[in-house]
Amino acid sequence: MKSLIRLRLGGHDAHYAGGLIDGAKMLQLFGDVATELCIRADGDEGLFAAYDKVEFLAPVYAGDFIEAEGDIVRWGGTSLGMEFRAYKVIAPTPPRPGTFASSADLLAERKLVCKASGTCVVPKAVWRPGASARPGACIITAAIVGAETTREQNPHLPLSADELGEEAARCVAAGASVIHLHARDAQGNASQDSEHFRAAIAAIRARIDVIIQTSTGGAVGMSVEERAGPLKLQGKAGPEMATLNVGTINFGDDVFVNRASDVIKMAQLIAAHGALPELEIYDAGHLDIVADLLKKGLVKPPLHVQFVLGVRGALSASERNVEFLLERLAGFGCVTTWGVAGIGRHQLAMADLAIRLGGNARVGLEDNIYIDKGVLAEGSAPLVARAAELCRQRGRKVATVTEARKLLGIAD
Ligand code: KMH
Ligand code: ZN
Repeated sequence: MKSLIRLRLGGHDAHYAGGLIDGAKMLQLFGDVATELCIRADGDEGLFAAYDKVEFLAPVYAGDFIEAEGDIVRWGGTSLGMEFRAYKVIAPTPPRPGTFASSADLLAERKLVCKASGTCVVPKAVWRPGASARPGACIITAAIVGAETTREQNPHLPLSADELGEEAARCVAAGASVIHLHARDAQGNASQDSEHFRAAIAAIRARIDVIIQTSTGGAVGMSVEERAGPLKLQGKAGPEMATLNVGTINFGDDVFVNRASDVIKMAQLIAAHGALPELEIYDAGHLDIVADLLKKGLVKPPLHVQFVLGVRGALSASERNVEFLLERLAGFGCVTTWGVAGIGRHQLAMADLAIRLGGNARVGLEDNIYIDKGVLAEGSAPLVARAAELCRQRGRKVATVTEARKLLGIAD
């Protein structure tokens, strides 16, 4: 959740010699940013309780244009932790031959002039149900195996049904409520054969209650019929969720093909099965495809969307891209749950971003094999534990399996 104010500071704002503006002006702007964030969160102006840090980093003069922005970074019971930044974006041109008294420069890169962090409070008595955007519990999905990761890359990768069952149980204990599942054959190769999924699902369900989301993406090069294998499994033998990959992307040096006709076919197969589709968004245009599927009734609200960012050949994993995708998603005007799966080194940063912005997080060895730079994760469970810790730091509850089913609209 973000607020942004841009304004020009005039002569009446100058307080010190040389047209210098006092730092209190930046705090006044941050106060307005904080007020907007409180209104967005709770439908009330709220109260600024305290700054815990303020840093003035560069002078601000009359004539400067300032952008002041802030985010909610921690969701407390009634408190909202916030961070603020003020940037100079335009400055009067210093007098020199060829310039005028009215000359001004657009700065090539905006200059950070002040940053701060603090806490606002919106007492519960003034919360307005309906106007509140406080996020609920965070659903952590564990993508425990995937189709591409190998034992050579990470020796902790589970492959057999029993290993997948054990790893799923460890992930649930660490905070996961959804297992994104691929299956492997006896040689450890990716397989969408329903019997491999049957064994893996049985091994998981024998150990733990968790939402099982089977892949219909499979591996690059598989046909749509092959990819639909797990949808042959019904009831307790089958999935409660299934991925729906809506568009084609470059996938490293491969091409992950999702033809329009195949996407429609898969959407119909998932609907016929009764699983909840998770819409996989790898690129900005994929949301346009979802809008079309929605219009044609091939997917129905409430939608569940996963932004898979950082695939080599698709949309990169950045805060700006997530904000853009969320703005576009909000335009759909229907209830949605959403999450971010960051690929490779972006995984935990994207999980943290999703948690902060009120979304859900996906982690696991399918997308990333490291827990820290150069340190292999000992399975997906330590990555889930890290995501759960990020939830605690950001003031988000970690969803239990029952809570996740409720949030996703899946029968318990
Ligand atoms: N293995 C990737 C090519 C999904 O599970 O639906 C596709 C994938 C997506 O993993
Ligand atoms: Zn997958």
